[in-house]
Amino acid sequence: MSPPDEEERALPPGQYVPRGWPVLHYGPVPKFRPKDWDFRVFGATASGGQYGWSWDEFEALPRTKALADFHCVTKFTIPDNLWEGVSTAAILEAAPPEPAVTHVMVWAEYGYSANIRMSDFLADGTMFATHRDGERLSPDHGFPIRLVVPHLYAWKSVKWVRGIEYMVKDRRGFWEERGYHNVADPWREQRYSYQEDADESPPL
Ligand SMILES: Nc1nc2c(c(=O)[nH]1)N[C@H]1C(S)=C(S)[C@@H](COP(=O)(O)O)O[C@H]1N2
Ligand SMILES: [Mo]
Repeated sequence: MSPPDEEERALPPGQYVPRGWPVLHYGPVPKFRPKDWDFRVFGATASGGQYGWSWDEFEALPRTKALADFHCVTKFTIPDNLWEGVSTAAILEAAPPEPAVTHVMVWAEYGYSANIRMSDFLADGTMFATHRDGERLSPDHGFPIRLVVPHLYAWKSVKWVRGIEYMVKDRRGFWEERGYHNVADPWREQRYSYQEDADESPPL
């Protein structure tokens, strides 16, 4: 008997493993200018104020690692990525939200955004990644930082992140306004907004 070509692994329904790591996004790849770059936290903070980090300050924040698969709604899954970056918990600790905050809007260059529940933002493995498999992210994969939310479809894994907004009420991000599912759990195949339950989605 010959060994199987690939180790048996559970993929979410409808997903396949492609060759390589596709690049997928809307619009151009932004140029990173460290002097102009900052990371902002705004919205419903506990203090009522805003927070900002320069690139050097952001790089000095507490770091974390996680091994996780990456699921795109167009059906490719990239298995076993070793992500490394700044933990979302570190951001939350340095910039505490108001107790009433339930959701986070993650904002990127050029106005791309994705909304996620606070529980997903703080889930194990969710981070602002700077590295994958020991290498700095390339510009087309989100350099200098991208959010990684491994347990949700990858449009929530926002590349070129510039800040987050604490929200006391859910609001739709870029793709969530354009027909994609508000929550985006790949194991439940939550691809499109017509699949949403009323209690997990603000009006379109
Ligand atoms: N800023 C930004 N982030 C984004 C996107 C985008 O259009 N803009 N596309 C998302 C989508 S739909 C996917 S599948 C992943 C793809 O990440 P990759 O190009 O590193 O594979 O990035 C996500 N993050
Ligand atoms: Mo995607």
